[in-house]
Amino acid sequence: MTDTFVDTELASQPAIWRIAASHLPQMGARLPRSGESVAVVGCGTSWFIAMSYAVHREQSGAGVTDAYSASEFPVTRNYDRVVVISRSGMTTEILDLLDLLPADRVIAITAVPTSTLAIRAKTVICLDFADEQSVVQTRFATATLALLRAHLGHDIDQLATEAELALTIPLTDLLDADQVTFVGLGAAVGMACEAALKTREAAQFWAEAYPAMDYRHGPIAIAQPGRLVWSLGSAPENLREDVERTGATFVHHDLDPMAALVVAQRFAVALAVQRGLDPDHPRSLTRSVILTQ
Ligand code: F1P
Repeated sequence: MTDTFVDTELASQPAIWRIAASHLPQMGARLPRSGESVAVVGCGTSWFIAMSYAVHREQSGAGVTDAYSASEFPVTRNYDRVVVISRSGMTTEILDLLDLLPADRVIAITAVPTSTLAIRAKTVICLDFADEQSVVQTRFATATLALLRAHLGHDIDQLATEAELALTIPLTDLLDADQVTFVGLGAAVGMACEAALKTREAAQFWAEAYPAMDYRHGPIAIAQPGRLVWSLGSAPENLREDVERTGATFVHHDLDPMAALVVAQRFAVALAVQRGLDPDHPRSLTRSVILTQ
């Protein structure tokens, strides 16, 4: 491996997840209470974290939880709380949305205490210990999810142990693929979307993502020898067989989808390096998407 920022940052995830969970006693009181209706909002990576948390929260019985890309938030809906996730706290769509939301309902999660989001929001959770130098997000996003899952009662120490294992899984036999499609069920759908985004951003590589049960409804036509279908978390019955019949390779690791994402992040970075790219600085992408109006 090279010594890019993203290498170091993604390898620090087990430790960073444990730190995030250790902040629960102070930060938990700022997070949504059980029974509240919640929207979770972000852009790009932060949106996919929102998607995963929304499924976990609903499944835990804590209440209605919807995830939106910030630009698509339905302002006509009346949520008790809106959790806004933005590493930089400077993303235009996030700040535009902030203007439209009742201030006492917003919970902002960011890495930067001096960001516009952190300054303007009344309730802020700052995970500055998880901030990153790479444009490509890994540990801030997953630290956010670790904190949110810890608040739902999930065992983050166990997840961190799985992530340690994810850092050791060999990848070399996957790096000659010419395409990858990530799939997942439930909370893994957001993780699959994030795995594909990472692969596109870092490696400029053709990567798609779908809910695993939807994969047979068209996307399977892409599968052929030399291509990967990568399941994060448990896969639907017979999906492996259906994929293998096409000649594509079915990839699966017996890990929680958040830990399985770590393997996919490593895949994205390794592909980038193999393709002679700098994974810290994806083409046409900046740390924060700030639009000039
Ligand atoms: C989100 C985002 C990511 C993207 C890249 C740059 O920004 O656009 O989706 O992958 O890392 O940042 P933020 O609102 O979380 O700062």
